Order: sequence, then C-alpha cells, then structure tokens
Amino acid sequence: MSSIRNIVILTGAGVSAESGINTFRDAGGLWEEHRVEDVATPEAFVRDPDLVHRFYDARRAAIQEKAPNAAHEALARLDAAWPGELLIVTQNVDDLHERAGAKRLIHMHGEHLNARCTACDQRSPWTGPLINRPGCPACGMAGYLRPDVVWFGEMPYRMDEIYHAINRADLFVSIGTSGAVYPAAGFVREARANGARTLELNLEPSEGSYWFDAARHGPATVLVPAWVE
Ligand code: BJW
Repeated sequence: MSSIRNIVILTGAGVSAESGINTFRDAGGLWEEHRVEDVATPEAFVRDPDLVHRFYDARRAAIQEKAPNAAHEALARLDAAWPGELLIVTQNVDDLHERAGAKRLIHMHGEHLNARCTACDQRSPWTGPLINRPGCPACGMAGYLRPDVVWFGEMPYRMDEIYHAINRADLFVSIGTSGAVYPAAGFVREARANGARTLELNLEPSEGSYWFDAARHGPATVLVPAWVE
C-alpha cells in the first residue's frame, strides 16, 4: 500500500451479517413476504405506515442486541491508524461501525437510531416504537415521524462529500455489498475513472464484480482483518 494515501471504503449489509443482522437480498433476507423494494419506499410509508414502522421497529430492536464483529473492528483500527485521508461510507443503518470505534464514517442511507419529521425534516433521537400519529419534537403536531433512512427514490445523504472523497481516492474498497443499489453500486466506476485501484471483499462475486481490479471472496470477518493487517 506504499503508493496509497487516500482510501474510500464502501460497506454494505455483508459486513454486519456475521454480527447476526440479516442482509437484504440473501436467502432469509425477505421480510413478511415483502421485498425490500416494497417496504423501503416513500409510497409504502404513505400506503401502509404501520407495516413500515413494524419493519423498522423489529430491525431496530434486533440491532441493539448485536455487537460489532472482527470486520468492523479491523476497519476501526485502520481508521485510527491511517495517516492519509480515509472515509468509510456505509449503506448500513446499524451503528456497528461507530460502536467498533470508526470515526471517519458517513451513513449514506441514514441511521436506525434517528427519526425524521415528514413536515420540517428535523432529526430527533429514536426513543421507542414510532407511533403513526403527528408529534415532532421540533415542529409540534404538524409532522409525522418516520425512520431517518433513505428509501428508494430518495436522495442518499452527503453525496457531495462522498464523491469528493472518491475523486481523491487512490484506493476504493467495497465490502459486503451486492452492488444492486445505486448510486453506491456506481462508486467503483467513479473511482476507476479517477485513477483509483479498486478491490472487492465479498462473500461471492457481486453484480459489479467485473469493475474491480481485484477481488477476494469469503466472509468479511476473515477477509477484512487479513486485508487491514
Ligand atoms: C457477505 C457476507 C459475509 C453476505 N461477508 N459478505 C435502474 C438503474 C439504476 C438505478 C435505478 C434504477 N431504477 C431505480 C434506480 C435507483 C434506485 C436503485 O438503485 N434501484 C435498484 C433496485 C436498481 N436507487 C435509489 O432510489 C437511491 N436513490 C437515488 O438513486 O437517488 C437519485 C440519485 C441519483 C444520482 C446520484 C445520487 C442520487 C436510493 C437507494 C436507497 C436504498 N435504501 C435501502 C434501504 C435503507 C434503509 C434500510 O436499511 O431499510 O438501502 S434498500 C437496501 O439496499 C439498503 C441497503 O443499504 C441497500 C444495499 O444493500 P446491500 O448492503 O448491498 O445488501 P444486499 O443484501 O443486497 O447484499 C449483501 C451482500 O453481502 C451480498 O453480496 C452477499 O454475498 C454479501 N455477504 N454475508 C461478506 N459474511
């Protein structure tokens, strides 16, 4: 890694799988016979908010019992030790990267532990099951609280910062993501176009595996510590 100074690391559900958090598209990744595309949309929330709240309440409760694994911990060590620029961009809404100690981190698809008001957009900490009636702490009774996550058709968070980092990266590493969801699935091409080396660490070849200079396939708790050390 001697010629490498700036690193961007994209993570997906596969990095948390060995902590016991289900991925979206692997076997068992469906929920109550709904595809994620059918519950993770603004239209689904309008159509059946109780269903969407149950989906997120169940996942939020499950996540709080889980702990970071060796992959999260290895990335946190790299973050602490790396002298150059480094950014972990996670698509995950769990908090396992920060619980492992990662600091240079962006949650591009939001965070389970926040709620957001549909009227004023203010974030507030999640404090319990989100009951589907108005009651935003910031704007009073005008807005409904929704999970502070990015659904299909919505703009992922902090995209300017992410593209800025990708455009400066010497190395782009993708860990535990299927490459099925954009814009994250397009980051590897953006990084390549700007001259970065690209590496995939995933259980199996992802949909975009073709775009990476190198790939290692296996469990994240094995591959990530081996790559970091
Ligand atoms: C392991 C492992 C182990 C397992 N070790 N590995 C047609 C073409 C292109 C784009 C579109 C299109 N039609 C619509 C779009 C846009 C749409 C999109 O991408 N749709 C696709 C279905 C095609 N995207 C959007 O709408 C996004 N917004 C947008 O595009 O805005 C406009 C824009 C334009 C330009 C720039 C910027 C913006 C928003 C997408 C929001 C996604 N939201 C979700 C839900 C978040 C909240 C929640 O958590 O509920 O995000 S959907 C879901 O998928 C979640 C994930 O973050 C995301 C990605 O999933 P991930 O992490 O890859 O998980 P899996 O399950 O798919 O894969 C796990 C992988 O791990 C597998 O490969 C396993 O092998 C591996 N694995 N165990 C290592 N132990």
